[in-house]
Amino acid sequence: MSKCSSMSNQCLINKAEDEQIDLVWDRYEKMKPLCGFGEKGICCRICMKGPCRIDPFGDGPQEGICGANADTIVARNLIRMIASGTSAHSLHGKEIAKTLLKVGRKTSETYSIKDEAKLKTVAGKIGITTENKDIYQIAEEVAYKSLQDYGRIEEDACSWLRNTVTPMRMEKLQNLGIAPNNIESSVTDIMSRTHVGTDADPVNLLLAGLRCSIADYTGMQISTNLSDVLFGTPEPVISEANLSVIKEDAVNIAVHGHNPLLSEIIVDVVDEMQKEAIDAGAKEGINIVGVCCTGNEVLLRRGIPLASNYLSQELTILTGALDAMVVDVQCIMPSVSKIADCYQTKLFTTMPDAKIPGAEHLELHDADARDNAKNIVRQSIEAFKRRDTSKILIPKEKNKVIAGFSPESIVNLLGKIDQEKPLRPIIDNIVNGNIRGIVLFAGCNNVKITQDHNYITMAKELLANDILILATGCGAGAFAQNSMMNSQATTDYAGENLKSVLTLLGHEAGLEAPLPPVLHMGSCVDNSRGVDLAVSLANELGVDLNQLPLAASAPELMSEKAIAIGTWVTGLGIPAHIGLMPPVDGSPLVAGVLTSGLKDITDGYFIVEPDPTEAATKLIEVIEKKRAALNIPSKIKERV
Ligand code: NFS
Ligand code: SF4
Repeated sequence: MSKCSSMSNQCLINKAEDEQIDLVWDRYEKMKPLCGFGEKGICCRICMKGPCRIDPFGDGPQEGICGANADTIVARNLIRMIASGTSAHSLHGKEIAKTLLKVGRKTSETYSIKDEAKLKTVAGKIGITTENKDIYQIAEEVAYKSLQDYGRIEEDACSWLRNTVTPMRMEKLQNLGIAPNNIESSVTDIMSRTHVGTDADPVNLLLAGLRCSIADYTGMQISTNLSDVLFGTPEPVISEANLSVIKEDAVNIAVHGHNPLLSEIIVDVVDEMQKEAIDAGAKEGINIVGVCCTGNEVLLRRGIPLASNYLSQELTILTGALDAMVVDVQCIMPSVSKIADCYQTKLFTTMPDAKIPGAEHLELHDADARDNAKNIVRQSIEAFKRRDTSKILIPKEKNKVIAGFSPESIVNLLGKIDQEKPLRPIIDNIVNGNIRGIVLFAGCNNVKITQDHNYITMAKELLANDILILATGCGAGAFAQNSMMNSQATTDYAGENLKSVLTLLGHEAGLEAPLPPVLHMGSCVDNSRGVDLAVSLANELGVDLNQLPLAASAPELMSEKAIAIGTWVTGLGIPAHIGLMPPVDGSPLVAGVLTSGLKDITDGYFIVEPDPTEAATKLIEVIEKKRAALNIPSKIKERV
């Protein structure tokens, strides 16, 4: 048996090569050259007169058969991506809301309310009174009102939008006509207006995309907040990250996907089944590990270690020690089915809308969720017995992670310093320049970029310049896997001013070490937590989001969800860096609107910069400009 001692996952990639197993990187090489029309967004498959493509060099057709030009085609394709991303996030929220409704109606056999205080806060946020109501009634009303956001007939904006952004931002969204009243109709609207022969005006199309992206944001607020009600609001928790969290002497089960409805139950039943695993020869019992955003959800709430973010999901199976992978929805490579076949690994799909050929499908309905979860764990124990120990290769490096930075937990922590105004220490330090600004890293990995490289390079540069970092999704995974979410990282990477603040805050808050310089806020839907924090800061200062020294970055984006998020970030007035050109540069008009035209409309805009060092420099410039506009002094070295 060999063991990997290298810092990278390369040993597992080599192992795959030896075993003649294709991984995402191999399939990417085989796919090259990628379709240039697709990359530029100038192919159209919207009707059967086509498919059509525009010649980017100007020699061939400049119009599709119906007469649609590159601007129309690119804009239509882009907003369909936004619609898909919005659907994915919002449906996730809808499932959670439906579950809360059942809990409120006392018809759920599996779920309960874990955070009553949060339920009451949430009720207040969406305009539901709580006096003289028991917790179930409040839950039912909150769930019902949240579900109304998916199908409201009235024209007023979604409840989950109205009070979660600054009043100034809300007014702006309303004046622009991009404050959605109904999440699902904003998606339907896009599918309808992009049908052949409907909306041909690229700017009008983009506005619909912007509106839909705000619906995406709304759905995320629902997902995050109602998940907190059902499963608890994250508090700082210490755990580990990397493939090394898979244990040779345990039955290893990976939970992968996005929706915590399932993974929470699996984590729950494991305790009852440890003995079965030990009896089967697994000295360390059952070991649950996380992948992608489901991994982030259970890391934050349950301290479950994170094995992998998106790009290395296949490698979890390559370790030869993963006995089951249990998936729910989104970002699951269908390839895991074939790779699991090369090992003892059982692949379970669990959602009606996400089946994978070759997997065993076991739906976890409310009534039998526990039984099915136990069935999954039992089959994993059986798989453990079938392991070929000669094929085990687990990388060794472990990285300590402190996760769980919900805005509530940040306020709790800072409340130990100033109970009356807990956000004051952050604001004061932003004003005095110890914290120059905040960047939220979100989004995926992309096979076109060395895994995690852009995240790490940018973060080191930003931290050295005293910029605090928040992270979600696979971005958070990248930082967790690379030891940037612990106190040591503050010592190693933070600039002197930021280091002194994080050290002081860490000690005053009762931790015996500095706060980490990159704060893990959760999964991708938890980008709403980043907004909550920003909105609190903006409201405290009496400014709008676009005025804060803030930016967002998705340096390795891949999915349609990431496009939806990036778009609403700009809709909220915040500059969004992306490390890869989305399929829009076949239309200089569309690309121009996204990177500069938007500024005049929403104050937000996209910064496309593939080079991570350059990107960091650009974000520092953005932050300095915002500081200057707010008239807050820059006491830090003049580099801009
Ligand atoms: Ni976000 Fe999470 Fe990861 Fe990208 Fe996929 S897992 S929801 S889409 S790849 S960050
Ligand atoms: Fe071609 Fe127009 Fe049909 Fe698209 S909608 S495939 S551009 S004819």
